[in-house]
Amino acid sequence: MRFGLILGDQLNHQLATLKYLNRNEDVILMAEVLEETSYVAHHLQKIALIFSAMRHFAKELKAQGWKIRYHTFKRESHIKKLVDFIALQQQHFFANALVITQCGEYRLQHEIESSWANSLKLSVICLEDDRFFCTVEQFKQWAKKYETLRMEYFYREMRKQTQYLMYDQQPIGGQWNFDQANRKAWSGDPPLPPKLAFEHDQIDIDVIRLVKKEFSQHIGNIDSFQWATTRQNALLALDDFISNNLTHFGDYQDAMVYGSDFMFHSLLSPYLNCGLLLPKEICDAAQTAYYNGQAPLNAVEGFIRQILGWREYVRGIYWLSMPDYSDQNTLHATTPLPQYYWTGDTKMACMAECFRTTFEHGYAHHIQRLMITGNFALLAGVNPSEICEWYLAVYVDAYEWVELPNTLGMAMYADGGIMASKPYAASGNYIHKMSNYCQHCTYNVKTKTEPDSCPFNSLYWYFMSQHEAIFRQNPRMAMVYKNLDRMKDKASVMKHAKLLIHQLDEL
Ligand code: FAD
Ligand code: DLZ
Ligand code: SF4
Repeated sequence: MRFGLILGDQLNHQLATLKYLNRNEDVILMAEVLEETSYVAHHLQKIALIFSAMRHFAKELKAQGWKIRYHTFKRESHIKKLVDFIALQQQHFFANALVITQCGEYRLQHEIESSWANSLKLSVICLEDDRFFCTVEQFKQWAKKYETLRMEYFYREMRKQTQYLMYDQQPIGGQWNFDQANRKAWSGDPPLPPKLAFEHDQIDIDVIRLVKKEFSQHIGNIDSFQWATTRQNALLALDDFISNNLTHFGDYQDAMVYGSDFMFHSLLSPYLNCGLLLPKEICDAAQTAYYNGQAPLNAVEGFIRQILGWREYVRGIYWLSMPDYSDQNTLHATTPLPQYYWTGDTKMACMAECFRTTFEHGYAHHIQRLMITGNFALLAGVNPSEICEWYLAVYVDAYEWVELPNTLGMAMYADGGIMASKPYAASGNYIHKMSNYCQHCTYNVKTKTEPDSCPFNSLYWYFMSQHEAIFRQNPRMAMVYKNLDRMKDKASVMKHAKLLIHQLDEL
């Protein structure tokens, strides 16, 4: 007989491991263990979602006739790591092989490949994770063809491969990308649909109680936990998004509004990333909504691009570039992460608002992550490894394969431009245009050098000046440097920015 280890982010009945094994002979192992809960101090809701979804999934497998050995979390248990649990089970079963679907994170995959076969004295069979549209190998082959690995070109190939929104080998609508239609500000109309909330069953209640008790040192509010923890409820969340939000997803994708935590976003990443939903079923549902006239092309194309394009692309970059990727720091950024990333205690209204929604739900939408908390860390020169650890800890959807390229590459430009052709740096002006945060702020978004000036303003120009040698030659940044050259109060802007960097924790 063989063991099949199913991880907390592999909770899908189509998983390669389950297709490979035989339910009449083999044994499925699942374990809640300290090491996976604490390699970063995950948000309480992330641990609760994973534990509860794991327990529900194990119950479903059992009902289907699988033999399951499941370890529930106990802090004092001598089973600290996944491998400890397998070793314990091996004393009873004498399995001749361990079957696993490739892990999402390099950390664990490397540990398995380098030591488990020896330490467990069984053969380890590692299967391709076929939940993605693009295999790791396919991405590597694609990457060989290009000098710069732009998402847009990858996305076009994926559109051709999958035939999403294609007609006669051409993109429907005559364009691959409708992003220029997707930058509207939102001022209350159309109204936001109510957020779907899921009632807690006994498993959720038990898990929430456990997490509250055992992980009190971790960040986040657990009382507001409302995530689906079963596939059935995750499918309801998908239906709800397609019926109520997708139509406006494109138009307001970049908008940020004080007090509106979710806008028209799907909130599906936690389910996609832990396995409750598959990317194909989500893209199929969105495409069907377009063909049925339920949602416009700019919304559906924009949404499918996030999953078929960005999500697959970041995974490809991760496996192409690890393990060296995580050490990159092209801009030599060394500033320690300000304390308010953990406490939320800052006078900057935009930042405080993003921290609030992050702690409250383990969620912030893409533009909040990229253009507020990410942008600030970039401008302030925060050490990439500290900010990467923060993003990996605080979001319910965070796994290193998707978090690292987004943070280190896209937000921090620490990979030297693999992910982004120019840094996603912006002054307060952008935040003022795309949100109403500044109306709630004690800082003045219109000035640069006063004691109450928006910190993003001087930090933006300081960043550009500091990294001139890298960015001045970039044709996409010509205008920025033209403006810097023309700036009359440049010296005082730089002086003010330096002052802010020295008192970053007080902003
Ligand atoms: P929607 O806006 O509804 O988008 C639909 C889906 O597209 C998402 O569910 C997600 O699966 C996918 N998607 C969209 N953008 C991206 C992207 N850039 N990379 C990968 N998938 C994408 N996403 C994660 O899933 N996990 C992370 O740990 C994570 N960390 C991030 C860190 C930073 C600094 C930034 C800038 C982005 C990060 N993202 C991450 C990408 C993105 O912010 C989230 O996927 C998105 O906010 C999830 O919310 P949603 O499901 O409502 O997304
Ligand atoms: C994120 C996470 C957490 C918090 N806990 C567990 C766990 O107790 N058991 C488990 O199997 N998986 C957990 N996970 C998900 C793993 O960290 C994830 O599978 C690896 O990082 C590989 O992607
Ligand atoms: Fe953020 Fe500056 Fe606007 Fe305040 S003024 S909300 S710090 S952009």
